[in-house]
Amino acid sequence: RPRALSGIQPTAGSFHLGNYLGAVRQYVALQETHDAFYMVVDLHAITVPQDPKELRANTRLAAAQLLAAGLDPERCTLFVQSHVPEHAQLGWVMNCLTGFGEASRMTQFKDKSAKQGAGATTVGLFTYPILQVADILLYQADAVPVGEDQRQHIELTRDLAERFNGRFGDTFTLPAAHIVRETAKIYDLQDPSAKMSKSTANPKGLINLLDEPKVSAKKIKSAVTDTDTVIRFDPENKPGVSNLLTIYATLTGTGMADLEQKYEGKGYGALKTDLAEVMVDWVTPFRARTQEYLDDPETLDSVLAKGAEKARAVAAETLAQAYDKVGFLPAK
Ligand code: AQP
Repeated sequence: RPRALSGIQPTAGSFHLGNYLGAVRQYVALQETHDAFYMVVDLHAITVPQDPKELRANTRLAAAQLLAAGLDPERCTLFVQSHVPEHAQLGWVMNCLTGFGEASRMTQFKDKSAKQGAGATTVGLFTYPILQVADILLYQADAVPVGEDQRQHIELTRDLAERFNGRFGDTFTLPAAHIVRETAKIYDLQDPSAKMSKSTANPKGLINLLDEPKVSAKKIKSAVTDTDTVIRFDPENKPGVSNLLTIYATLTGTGMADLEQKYEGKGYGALKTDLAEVMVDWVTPFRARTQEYLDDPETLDSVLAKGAEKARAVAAETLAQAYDKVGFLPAK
């Protein structure tokens, strides 16, 4: 079986709809076809300030949401990044292979550091894409399910894997981004030119999956559309409506052509009312399942412990190979 690897940050508490449609949905699908490793990336979370108590709670909460979304610990390996120390260890080696200019070109760093402000930006935030390289290469991953915003980091991963292999001999598998075109970028409901993001300026544009369902329904109903009246999938000219149609089509498994036909001659109000209902029907059981996992922390922690053990077996083997290749003296 080919390998898949991906990670999600535990920072915001609730996952948002962009996280789910762009990434987590693909995690669930790939556990059927791949030897899949998924992790809650707490090392990445501390690139911006975190309250320790909240970080711990949010790490469990992220794992609970991944299980609620459909990850099955029998069919994939679910773990917490800091439980596998090899990530930081290989991360250092990869830091030493990366050009400063090369790291400076990462657009996510530019965006995120701009949001932090120059005085508050850490070196960890600057080098986090390189830690991500190590995350992926440790598992010799073939496929990395992510949203469009991560494409550049997967390119960096390929570049560094090739550089390492060229310099020290074949060691790492070159991974490919697994980006599903239709849902690669879910847009902000209030600003359909911007990515839906937890750090949005306007919370009305962001659907948090763990919010009260009626709050999410209200946000859908007040989504920005356009002054036209036709319901048509046309991302360039009708970004707001197209975003709603994408969400609708994906959550219900309806084809876009069928959806357009269903709303032929109907107004935006009808589309929004129906989608609000679809949203409520989806988040209600999701929230209940998440709560069930949270109510049983022993089971949750045991899933994560088993996951870390499985992950470490793979990661330790790769790290040992990499350490040997770069010329580190083995510890006796
Ligand atoms: N709007 C989106 N559409 C599609 N995919 C998205 N992802 C994030 N937003 C969208 C994908 O979700 C996965 C997990 O991302 P993360 O752990 O990096 O989450 P994040 O960066 O904290 O999420 P945000 O909202 O993007 O945070 P900001 O903007 O504040 O940094 C990734 O695979 C990502 O592509």
